[in-house]
This record gives sequence, structure tokens and C-alpha cells, in this order.
Amino acid sequence: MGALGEGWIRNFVDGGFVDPDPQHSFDKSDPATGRVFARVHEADAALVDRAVGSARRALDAGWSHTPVSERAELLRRTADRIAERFEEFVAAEVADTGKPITQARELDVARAVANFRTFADVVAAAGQESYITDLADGRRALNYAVRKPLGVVAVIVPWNLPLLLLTWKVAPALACGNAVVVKPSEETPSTATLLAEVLQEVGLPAGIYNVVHGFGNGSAGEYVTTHPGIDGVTFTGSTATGSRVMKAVAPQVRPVSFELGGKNAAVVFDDADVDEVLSGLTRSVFANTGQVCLCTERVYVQRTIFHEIASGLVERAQRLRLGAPADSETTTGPLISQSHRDKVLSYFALAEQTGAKVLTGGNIPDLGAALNGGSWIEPTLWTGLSNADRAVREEIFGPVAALIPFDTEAEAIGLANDTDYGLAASVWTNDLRRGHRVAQTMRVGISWINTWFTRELRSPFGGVGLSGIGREGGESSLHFYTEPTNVCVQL
Ligand code: TXE
Repeated sequence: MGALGEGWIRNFVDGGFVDPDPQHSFDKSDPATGRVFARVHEADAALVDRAVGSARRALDAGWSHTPVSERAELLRRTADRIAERFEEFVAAEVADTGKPITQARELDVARAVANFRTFADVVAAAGQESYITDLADGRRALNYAVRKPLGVVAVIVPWNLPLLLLTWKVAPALACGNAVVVKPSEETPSTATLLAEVLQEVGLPAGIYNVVHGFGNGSAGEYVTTHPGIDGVTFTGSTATGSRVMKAVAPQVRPVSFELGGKNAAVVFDDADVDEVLSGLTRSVFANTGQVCLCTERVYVQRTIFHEIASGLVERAQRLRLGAPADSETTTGPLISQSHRDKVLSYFALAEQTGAKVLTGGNIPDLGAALNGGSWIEPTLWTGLSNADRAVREEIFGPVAALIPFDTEAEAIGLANDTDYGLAASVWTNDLRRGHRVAQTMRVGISWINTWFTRELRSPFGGVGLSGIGREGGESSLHFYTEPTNVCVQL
């Protein structure tokens, strides 16, 4: 039986799909309508143990010694096969998330293809470090580092960009010769499962890619991260869960790579191109219904153009089209779940209690009988809040931003950096020197000037503070997914 047949979403362990157990399963519903469309088999501790065991055996059986060129070729075949089965991935991602089909095509699945292609190239071009050491007695030594796979890597991913974030980790992990045990979000189990089929088709050995479904505590997430056979964990999700995962791996002192979201700032100076700013902010605040770790939730605008930017952004927010994912005119989907909408609505209430003026949005929209069972919410903008307010300090992860005025460059830098998070920032200005100056001062992992979300997959990606630990992307990924052994030769 294939990945997504007969209303079941199955686990994939040791090269095969596991027969589902109706006693251990949960419903998967469509966030756009609220309708249940599949059951997901929840992996128990024994199944997770089988997955980890099979991963170890497959590594030892030779995968970790496969020539790099072969692994790179396998990644390229995987990219080609996803491209061939593109619309199946799009349909699965849209069903799980309710996101607009155009976005799933242009971003989510397209990036999955790009992730595999990029890491095939990166690993094929990677060199090894070597140094000649001059010794005190005039002799020399040669040092070289041999990079070996980390081993069995736990890959824990969230629901906002499920396939994109999964392949961002799985592609470099496989490129470096690791085996993975993937725990997708309980909200978005489908595309990780479909990927198992693709990896089987392109000839990945059994045991190298495993998928175990379930939740966090007392479920697959906890079983994977506490398993003694895991050699490292790469995780994207909330800061609170990241901290829990860190505790879970602490007894065994395993390396972690964490991308934990943000409370990202945009800083808009009055010399910026207003049209460019408005297009950029519309994307950065509302893309994926605000459910991207890089989304802007704090917009600092120089006072001289504050009203122009605020009214322009309101107008653009009101032009967004909420609607059925399959409609190519739809720009904005629902939130991932009713419980996530409850969280976002709680911030709406909090913001209003603490003096926010709602410029637009703030409510649950009426989209008609077909969609009203979904977890929809209006794109929302506030003024009247300050950095002291919780709605400006905590990650909301919805289509909402607070607009706050500033007067001077120094004040803007202070406001933008006044956060416990540190993932991304965007600076809008036509003053070249100021752009670089301010972008470099941002206490973040990723700083943009006059753009947002433009990504180079070989560049380091990650955050500081509550936004995470470590970097992935290009060489940074190769470093996380390998362990060097340094050899020193007396010459
Ligand atoms: O994330 P969790 P949730 C933020 C965003 C959102 C909040 C909560 O603010 O509102 O997180 O979302 C697995 N051991 N981001 O609850 O819990 C879980 O099953 C091991 C930011 O969905 O972090 C899922 O696979 N695993 C973000 C994954 O962790 C555990 C993206 C993420 O879930 C676990 C998503 C445990 N104890 C939400 N508990 C970003 N950085 O982009 C949960 N999981």
C-alpha cells in the first residue's frame, strides 16, 4: 500500500510502509474547511525504536561510505522525481495546510526541488580542511580533517512550510551520508510520507529515511528525541518545544540545530521607495497567513512617512483575497488549526486591552458555509502599541503586525533590537551606507535591505537568542551533519 492510500497516512520504517493500527491513530482535517480527510497512524515507542534500529543498521551496511558523487546523484534524481510528481506534492501540502495552491506551487514544492538540487551541488563541491603546522624544532606536520556523517539524525519539523523545511534538513543530511528519522508535525503528515515513496523510487537503501507520525510529549516526538540511538537532532518549531528537546537530549550530550521562530522587525526610513516598501511589507507580514518564522510582526516607520505607510498597508491588507485554496486568485489561506487560531485571537484581545488601535482586521471573517468551518482570520494591523506590550514582544505567528513610529536611526536600531528573539530583520532605505550600517547592527541571523525572504540556499540561516542555535544552509549544513576526525601526520 502506498503512502497516502485508503484514507490512511502511514509510518515509513526500514524501507516499507507500516500497516496502520486503528487503535493508535488520530484525525487529520483540512484547515480550510474543518473536514476530516484522513487518519494518521501514531507511532508508538516500539515503532520508533524499530526506525532508529533500522537507520543504524543501514548506516553500518554501507550508506555512510557511499561515494559522494553517488549520493549527489541520488539527490538529483530525488529532485527530478519530485518535479515529476509535482502536483501530487502540491495537492498533499494544500490538503494538510489549506494554503493557496499558487503558493504551494511557487514556494513550497518548488523549494523542495531546489533543496535537493542545491545540496547535491554543495556536497559535491565540498573540500576538506588541511593545515601545515610549523613545529618549534623546524619540522612540519600535516593536519587534515576527515568529515564523517553525524549518524542517525532526528528531524523534527513544524506545520507552516512542511515540505520546504523538511527537505531543507533531509537533503543535506542524506548528502552527508546520514540516516534520518523524521517526525513531521501532527498537523501536516502527508508530504513527508509522500517523500518516502519518492526516495524508495530513486533507490535510497531501506532504513536511511524513516517517518514516524505523532505528537510531542508522550508520543513520537519524545520517543525520538530521548532515544539513545539518536546522534543529533535538527528541529524547527517553537522556542518552548526547542527547550524541551534540548533537555531530552542533554543526558546523552547530543548536538542540536534549532530554528525557533522570531518576532521580526522591519525598519522603514523616510527615504525608501514607498511602493517597494508596501509590496515588501504586504508579503513579509501576511505571507502564508503570517505563519513563517521570518514574517514581520513589528514595523518601525520613520514618523515623517508613518501615516502614508500605515494607510497604504491597510489598503493592501484589505485587497488580500481569503478563499478556497484551489482558487488561483486566493492569496491568503486559513491558520493551521482552530487551536492556533485561538492563540492568535488571544493576542488580538490582549492587544486591544493594552490600547491597540485596530487599523484593519481583528476578526474571524465570514467566508460562507463551505469555508466557515475552517480556521480563518482577518489580516490585521495595529497602531498604538509599544515595545513594552506583550503583543509586540511575543511571537503570534498570524497575519498581524504592530506599526510603531520612530524619529532617528539610533532610535530605530534600539527598538528593533529590543527583543528576546533574533531571527530576521528588514531595512528599507535608499541610502546605501545607512542600509548596510543598520542591517549589520541588527541582532539577528538574517538581515535584508530593501527585500524580504530572498534566499540564497548556500548562505547561513538561523537565529540568535530565543530564535535558535546554530546555522544551516550550504557549508553550515555540511558542518552540522558531519563530525570531523582530524589526522595529524609528522612530515
Ligand atoms: O510548535 P511546536 P506548535 C511557533 C509559533 C506557533 C508555536 C506553536 O509561534 O504558534 O510555535 O506551534 C514537535 N519533543 N512556531 O505547537 O510544538 C511537534 O509535534 C519532540 C514557530 O505547532 O514547536 C512538531 O513536529 N518534538 C515555527 C514540532 O515539534 C516535539 C514553526 C513543532 O511543534 C515535542 C511552527 C517534544 N516534546 C511554530 N513537542 C518556526 N520556527 O518556523 C512538540 N514537538
